[in-house]
Amino acid sequence: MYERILAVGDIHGEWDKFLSLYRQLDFNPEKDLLVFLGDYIDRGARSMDALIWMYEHRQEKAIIMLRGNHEQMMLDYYDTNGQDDIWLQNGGDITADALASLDGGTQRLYLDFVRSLPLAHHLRANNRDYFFCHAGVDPAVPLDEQAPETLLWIRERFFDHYTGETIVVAGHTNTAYIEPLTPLPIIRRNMILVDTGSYMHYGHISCVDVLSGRIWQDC
Ligand SMILES: [Mn+2]
Repeated sequence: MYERILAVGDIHGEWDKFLSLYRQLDFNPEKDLLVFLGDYIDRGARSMDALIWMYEHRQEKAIIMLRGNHEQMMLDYYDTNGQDDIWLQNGGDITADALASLDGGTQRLYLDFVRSLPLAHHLRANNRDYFFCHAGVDPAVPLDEQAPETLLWIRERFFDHYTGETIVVAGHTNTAYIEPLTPLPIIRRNMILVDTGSYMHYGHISCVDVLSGRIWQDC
């Protein structure tokens, strides 16, 4: 049984903020589970540092890394040889520039890694079910039948309408847009929302221990 289950929200290349947060966590892989909810890259200047760190930690059993919509847009961009370029208009240009400076083999290594990232993770702890994903779930669909598009992109339909018993842990929507001026994660009966606008001037990267409700942020 885990001592803590640490869920980290959107990073978006704000690597200095992440390191500030990570140091405070004092993560212990013998006792804790660390779950990243996706969106490591884009917008922030240090997207490549985020991607490299994730890549280097990919085999650690106590770390789960999910795919965010930004990682998906990145894959769609390269898989279509740049035809699908919505990524570039959503902060991906900064990541694309960094990747372009690498040789083809190294690029492929990172892309294959991103492709390997799952969309969701389900676990049971302390007699509660937890469902981790980047954006949220469609309240009308069973958790194990959620569409990839939903898990990566859903907003209001999830956080305004989800009434299930499983605790859904997600990032993607800045909590300040859900409960105005909330600079903190939102913790409700059946959902924990961890994206606190990392790249905004007021923003932070947040982590919640989903078992205790304790919150950490960069400072
Ligand atoms: Mn997102």
